[in-house]
Amino acid sequence: MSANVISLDGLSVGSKDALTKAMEADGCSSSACGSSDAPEDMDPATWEKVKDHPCYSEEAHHYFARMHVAVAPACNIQCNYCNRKYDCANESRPGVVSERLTPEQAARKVIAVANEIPQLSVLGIAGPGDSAYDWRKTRETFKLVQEQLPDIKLCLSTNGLALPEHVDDLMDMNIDHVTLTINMIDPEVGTKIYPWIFYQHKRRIGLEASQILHERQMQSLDMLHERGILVKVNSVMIPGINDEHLLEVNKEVKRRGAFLHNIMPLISAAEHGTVFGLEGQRGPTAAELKTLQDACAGGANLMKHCRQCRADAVGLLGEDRGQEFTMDLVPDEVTYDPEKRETYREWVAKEREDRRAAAAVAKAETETAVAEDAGAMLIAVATKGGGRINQHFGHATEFQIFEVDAEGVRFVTHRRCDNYCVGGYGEEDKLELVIKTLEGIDTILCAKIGDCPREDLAAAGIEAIQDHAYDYIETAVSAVYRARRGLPAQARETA
Ligand code: CLF
Ligand code: SF4
Repeated sequence: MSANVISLDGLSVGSKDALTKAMEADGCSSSACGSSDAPEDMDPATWEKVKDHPCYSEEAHHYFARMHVAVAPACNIQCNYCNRKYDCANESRPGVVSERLTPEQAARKVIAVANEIPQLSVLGIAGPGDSAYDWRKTRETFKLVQEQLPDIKLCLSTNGLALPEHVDDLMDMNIDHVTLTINMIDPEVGTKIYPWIFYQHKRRIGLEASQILHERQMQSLDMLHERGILVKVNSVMIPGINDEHLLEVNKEVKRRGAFLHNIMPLISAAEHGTVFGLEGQRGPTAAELKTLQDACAGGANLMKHCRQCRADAVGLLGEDRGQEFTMDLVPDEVTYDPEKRETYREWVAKEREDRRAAAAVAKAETETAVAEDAGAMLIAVATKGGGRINQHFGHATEFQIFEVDAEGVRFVTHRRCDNYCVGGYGEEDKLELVIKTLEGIDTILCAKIGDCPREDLAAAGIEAIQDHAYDYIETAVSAVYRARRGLPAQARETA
């Protein structure tokens, strides 16, 4: 494994030691503080479509970024978890208002972001409103971007009601990725989620509304699949309404060729002003979500790394740099400069190969050192991308959780938290929340951690390890697992 690392914001290459020093100089003194998605798992044409898409490939989300532009605010249905004052909750966190743009502004913003963030690979339109219903604006935005930045993939998210009329346009624009939100395949269940839809110039209510929505969603899925467009299905898990039913949804969308199924927890609060929020409808617990995901094993492949982004999100999935690119900060004239991005892609191609090779070595070492029934461990990782342990504990706003056993290392989920360290000093009350966030985890891997938080974590039964700074995640997680579960040398010799 190479000890050289590339800084994700500056594309500079340096040694592990140099970067550790740079991090300390950054004000971080130690005392202050799917899917299965390797190329061999799918045909080359599909791999080509997903390999740089951070949502369609878990591996890609360590290297590539998406941005959303909020250009299509009109919507043709009403979901009980949505308040039109905010963004479309089918793909975004509820209660968030994004910056609305014209197609021209959006194209200018995409160029500005692409020039600054070489990881950018996908432009998505994911609300507010429905991208297929407000089609003229969606189409115009995609056309403008495609003319000027042909290497950016285009992606959209829709409820599917208006999509069938636009599938030919999608083909003309070479769009490979569409997200359909499908919360039910039984219209009776739909009546509890959708009070009305607007279809063929008329408002429809009750069972008729859900029946039409269901038929159009299935038609959309079939049409997209027939044309080779990859479909990710988003479903909002609503306890007591569609939670058990989503098992059936999972099977049906698999049968119809969906590439991925992303089951998202309902986020519901009275202050969002939604029907569900005001009625006190709760969202699922993390354990309920996991139970449903486990029950879906054998069905459509699940996406587990979704971050329920904003409709104007910018950056890697675990970060949001949208505030650096609001329209008042985007110059009136911007010219696309592809050079930095090409350099980055070349680096990623090599880095991915290196990481896969390192992961294979780690797996083989674990297989020989650990008994088959040694049991699994969950390990939290602080990373800012690149598939490495490269983030200071105090700077982490989320931890990625990996499961490891004798079979290997798998991404499971992420857990959000507020960063503990602000301006070089740790905040005790935040540390308490971080510890709560890490319930059930007994080890954290990070690039650096101060003595105080390390001691507090240890008191809570969580060991923080910085010895694997800048290692690949798989290498580090496997090494910790072997150290904890490895057979003693003598036992291995006689095994
Ligand atoms: Fe955006 Fe969605 Fe395309 Fe990704 S997001 S339109 S598929 S580019 Fe991704 Fe964000 Fe989850 Fe969406 S993490 S909310 S799944
Ligand atoms: Fe809201 Fe999106 Fe549902 Fe329309 S489709 S009502 S914008 S959540």
